[in-house]
Amino acid sequence: MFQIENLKKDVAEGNFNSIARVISSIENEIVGVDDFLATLNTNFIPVIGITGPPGAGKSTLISVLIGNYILQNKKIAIISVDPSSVKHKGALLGDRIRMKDWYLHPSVYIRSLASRLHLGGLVKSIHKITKFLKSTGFDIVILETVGVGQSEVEVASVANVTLLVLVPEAGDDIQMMKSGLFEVANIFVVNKSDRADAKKFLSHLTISLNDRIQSGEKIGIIETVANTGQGIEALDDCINSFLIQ
Ligand SMILES: Nc1nc2c(ncn2[C@@H]2O[C@H](COP(=O)(O)OP(=O)(O)O)[C@@H](O)[C@H]2O)c(=O)[nH]1
Ligand SMILES: [Mg+2]
Repeated sequence: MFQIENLKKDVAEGNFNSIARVISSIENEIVGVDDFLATLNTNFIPVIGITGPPGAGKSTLISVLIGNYILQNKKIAIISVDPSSVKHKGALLGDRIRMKDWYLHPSVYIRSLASRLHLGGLVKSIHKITKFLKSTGFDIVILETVGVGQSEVEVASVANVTLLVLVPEAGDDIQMMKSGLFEVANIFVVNKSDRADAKKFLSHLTISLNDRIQSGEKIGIIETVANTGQGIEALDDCINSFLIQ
């Protein structure tokens, strides 16, 4: 049961253990959690959605972005929903290694959501968790999801800015994605642009986005090499330009 007053104080002070307890309660739909959430004051803080196929470099990019935010004295929460991490243990281990630097940092809270939740439940949880995190003193929330389907489009609706991370070898996938994320993402990140076919992919991507660009919509297209940090400054500026407007 919730000892609401104690928990409320701990959460407002940004106590990670208490925050973790509330998130687990949301995931597990514990009785009383919704009433508890209703008592909290939420602030506006930016939510950055980062999505894209497995292996595109989302976690690596996030690690670098975290480094930037730390330099700006910001407190960051990262919620990661990556079913592939559960299926392929290697991917999870990989994430741990790259994000490792941040796991013990007092300004960084990283949480993986159980993907055992059915889709509807997951989307509902993410809405609630994101809203909850806005009452806990973080400056930024990052949501990492694997961009393969409709669920990510729904998750994108929680974010103030949505990044779709693609890699040059994704050429043929562009067509496939056109109906979903492709229509809602604000910033297209061409990661692994150290690859030989990066320029070709970039022009292919720009052509695919022509309708949106022609209609006057603001769209970011940024080339990065996440594992060296190349392009991160441009990405950071681009993210900010969407958050400020
Ligand atoms: N060559 C190259 N490899 C990268 C780049 N970004 C990430 N990687 C590698 O790609 C793999 C998958 O990265 P990860 O961040 O786990 O991808 P995620 O599944 O999208 O989170 C890792 O081995 C990274 O080191 C890049 O820009 N260039
Ligand atoms: Mg990842």
